[in-house]
Amino acid sequence: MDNQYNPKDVESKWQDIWQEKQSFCASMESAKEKYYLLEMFPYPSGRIHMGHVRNYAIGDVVARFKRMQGFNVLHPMGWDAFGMPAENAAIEHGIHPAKWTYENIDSMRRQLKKIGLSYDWKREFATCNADYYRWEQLVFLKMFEKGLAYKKGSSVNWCEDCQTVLANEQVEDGCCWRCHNQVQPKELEQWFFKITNYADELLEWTDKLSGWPERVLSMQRNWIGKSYGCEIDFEVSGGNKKIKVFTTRPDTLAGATFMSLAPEHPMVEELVTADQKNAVDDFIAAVERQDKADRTSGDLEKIGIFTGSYCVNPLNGEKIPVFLANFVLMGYGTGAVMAVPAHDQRDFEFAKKYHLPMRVVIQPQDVDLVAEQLTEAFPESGFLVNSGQFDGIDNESAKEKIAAFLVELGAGRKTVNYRLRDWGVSRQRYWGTPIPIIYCQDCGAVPVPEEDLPVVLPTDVELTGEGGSPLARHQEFLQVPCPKCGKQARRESDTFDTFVESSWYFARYTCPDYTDGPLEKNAANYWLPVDQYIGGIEHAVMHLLYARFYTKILRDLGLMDVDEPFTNLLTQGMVCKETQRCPEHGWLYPEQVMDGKCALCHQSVELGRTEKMSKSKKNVIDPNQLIEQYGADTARLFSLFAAPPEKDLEWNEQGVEGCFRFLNRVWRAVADHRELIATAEISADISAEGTDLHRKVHQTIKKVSTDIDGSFHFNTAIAAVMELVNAIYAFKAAADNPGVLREALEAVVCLLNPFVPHISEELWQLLGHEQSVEASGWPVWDESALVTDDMTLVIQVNGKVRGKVNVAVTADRQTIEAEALAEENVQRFISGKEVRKIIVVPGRLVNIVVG
Ligand code: ANZ
Ligand code: ZN
Repeated sequence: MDNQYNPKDVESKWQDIWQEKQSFCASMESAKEKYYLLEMFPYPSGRIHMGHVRNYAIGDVVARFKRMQGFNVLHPMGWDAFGMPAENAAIEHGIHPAKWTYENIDSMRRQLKKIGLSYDWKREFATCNADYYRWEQLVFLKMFEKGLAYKKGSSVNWCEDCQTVLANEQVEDGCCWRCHNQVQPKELEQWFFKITNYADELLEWTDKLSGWPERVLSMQRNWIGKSYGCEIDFEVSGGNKKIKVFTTRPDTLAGATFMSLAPEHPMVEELVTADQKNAVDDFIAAVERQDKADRTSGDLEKIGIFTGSYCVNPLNGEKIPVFLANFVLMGYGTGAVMAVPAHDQRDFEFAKKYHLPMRVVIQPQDVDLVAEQLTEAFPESGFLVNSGQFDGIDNESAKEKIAAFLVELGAGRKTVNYRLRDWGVSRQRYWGTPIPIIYCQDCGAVPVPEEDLPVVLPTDVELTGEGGSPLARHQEFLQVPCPKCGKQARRESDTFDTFVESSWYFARYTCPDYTDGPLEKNAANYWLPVDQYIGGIEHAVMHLLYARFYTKILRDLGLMDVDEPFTNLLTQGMVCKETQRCPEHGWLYPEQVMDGKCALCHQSVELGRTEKMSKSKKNVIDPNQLIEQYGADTARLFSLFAAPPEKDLEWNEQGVEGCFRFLNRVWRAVADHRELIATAEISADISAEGTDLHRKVHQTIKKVSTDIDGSFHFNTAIAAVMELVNAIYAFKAAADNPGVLREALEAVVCLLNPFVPHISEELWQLLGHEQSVEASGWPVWDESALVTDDMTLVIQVNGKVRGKVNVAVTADRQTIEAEALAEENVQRFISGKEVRKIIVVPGRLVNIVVG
């Protein structure tokens, strides 16, 4: 066995040992510094894909590296187990979601174990287990008590395909984040979490999360969307009503030439005059048919209608017409906009279309803007004109001054506005956490008493895909006495958005078996925050924002003292592969292509673009097959070597083979020299022939250490080890330097361990160690070994560079002078001349002065 690398035997041997010894179980009982490493936990779809392998391999490098460095590492794994696919599987194949989920978990756990990931499996849990979600229900009750969870009727994002509501974060370009279907507005009573209470704190912390990618932080800042502005009252002509507008540009007030209201604005009815009534009704009906997401897009065709009413601009007393406009939304600001067509592009387009007046009130420094000649709005800075007493002031100061003027007048207030909305958490789905509320005719929404938790999701349901959630039809579940008055009442049949479960699982890992509450405070405080979190960028404003919010909730409920969940965040790139297509059979799996031909019809295959591996394009590689063929270490090595973690990785078969060959080379290097170095000792006493290899060893240790630590340059770290292996093969004086050779081989094995742990442990044992390589510690480089023995000196003749010379670091002055004078090119410049002086600047140059 020793002379042939056999990944199957090696890998199953070490996986069994790790399992038996529970090698990666973490405990707080440790003098070492803690390090919490976490990858985003998977949805148990049943099969591991290459994206998982990459994500977890990256995490495992960090976990093993930190363990070798002497940290007390927590590296847990579990299952984000509620969600739609389980329901769909039930509908399609008649399997109960619970059965489907738990079977998938078993199979995925088996697959993960084959990759040799160093998880603390004792902490594993699935979020669909009542032992987990009961605590989520308890936290909800506490939130409800504090007004942090509330119910309101609102227009929500409805996905007809998923038959459920979606939070704003879950709508991407007007489509469902999960199924990509168009989202529609729908009026529903819904539960919300008051994330807006935390808008400021969430925003402030984005400046303190220095370990997060700037891209994610700025996406979160934009999502929170804090803006300063002003609320201004416009009196309705001929009445005593006021229309309140929200604006970020009070400096443009004098340029407001009309008013635009959301068609849903509550004042519409009283503003519409009799002769405009029919036209307005038609208009409102037309806008209702438009998609809400489209209504905020810049390309939208702007349409509107005159209400028949006017209002008065408080700055100049001017009467301006009131319109309804499709691009004004009720959910933002006050649902009314003072329209400034000369300086706002939407208003400009609207004014052009309906022939409304325009007035320039901001003038750039050197140009004279004329309203009639504008081809687009001028949104930039400048100085005020046509604004009475404010003329000549720069517009930034004018914002302040006009706001102050309005406050004085009692016609305005300064405001802070957020784009962030409260998080809608009700889902009309079965496979989720039941919301612990009971509706009573007399008492209203009554929380389930704590001692009655958990509200267990009933399993005796039949999923047909029709008639909505089976919970809403499950009489035994629904019919309960009111906890307050005892009368017949009805249970809430909505379940939580599954993002609620993933908002705190990282905290529960610190105390997964705790039975007295959601968190064991000292465990949560000891392990949290997560030192390094790793996952996909697609969660930038969903999971990653919710988790930050929920952390603050748990803190404010006194369950732990942690402000932020994740100190450092790494967003890994995607795994991509070329697509292949048959003119007749469409997309083909890699194994359906033989020598560039479709295996089904033998027609030539068209090569498509390289895209993210996905079943829809069939450009997928099954990790199980890959492991079967090459072993887990090769699969890991390829995922880590082919690209830096944040970048997309392009699959290529040659790359995989190259990694496999490299591991074979490492194996042989150890196997072939085993006898030679069997009794050899690593010593500081290095012979002349051994110095180069010795230096290379320490250079490599330094490079790999710094490449891994903090910067995740795994690909260059691996490349450095490859070079060291080359140097071992090229080492001519092995027979006389077994100590240096041992040092080099041990370094290779140690440095490779985080990447390819099975082969490393095996080779470590072959090298004669009893303790595991992981326990042996991370190698440290010897700074003095890095010093090269030769130095290069520049040679000048009369101050001009004429050549170079290599001399030993220890060379004396006489030798240096002699070598310099002997240099060929230098010879040409000094021959026949008198050498007057030789200046030697140690370590740098030799200047020969000739006359
Ligand atoms: C007058 C004005 C003049 C505006 C100007 C802009 C430029 P942000 O920065 O995104 O917060 N607005 C206010 N409420 C709106 C609503 N419900 N639907 C659509 N638009 C609305 O945007 C604030 C600006 O968006 C506000 O400032 C308002 O137009 C518009 F040269 O007021 B502004
Ligand atoms: Zn009651």
